[in-house]
Amino acid sequence: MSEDRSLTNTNDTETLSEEIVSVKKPDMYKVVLLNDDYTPRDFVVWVLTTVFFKNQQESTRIMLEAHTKGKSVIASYTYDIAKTKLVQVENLAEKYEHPLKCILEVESGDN
Ligand code: TYC
Repeated sequence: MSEDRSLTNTNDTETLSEEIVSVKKPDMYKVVLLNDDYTPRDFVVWVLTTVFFKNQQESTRIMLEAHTKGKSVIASYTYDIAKTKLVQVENLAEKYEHPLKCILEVESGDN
């Protein structure tokens, strides 16, 4: 009776190592536009098109929402991008002497 060694495969050794990699989505931050009584509407729309690359229609919608409700979410970004855009808004507001302000709000972490 012959034995077929090729099927028994007795000499194969294999080391399995498992690396536990946890990949977590970064926290996202909403840039929220705040209303005030002094900044001209056109300036707000210009800032939204310039800093956030929103089109005219969307910029107008966000400006009007802030104007009527007190605040409006412009968009969400990772922290560094959100903070950079907030500083860009602050710099433009200061340069043109308007009190326009944005704040950051952390998005709920259950995503
Ligand atoms: N309320 C301002 C005005 O009447 C316009 C304005 C809109 C200002 C939105 C800020 O985030 C803002 N001139």
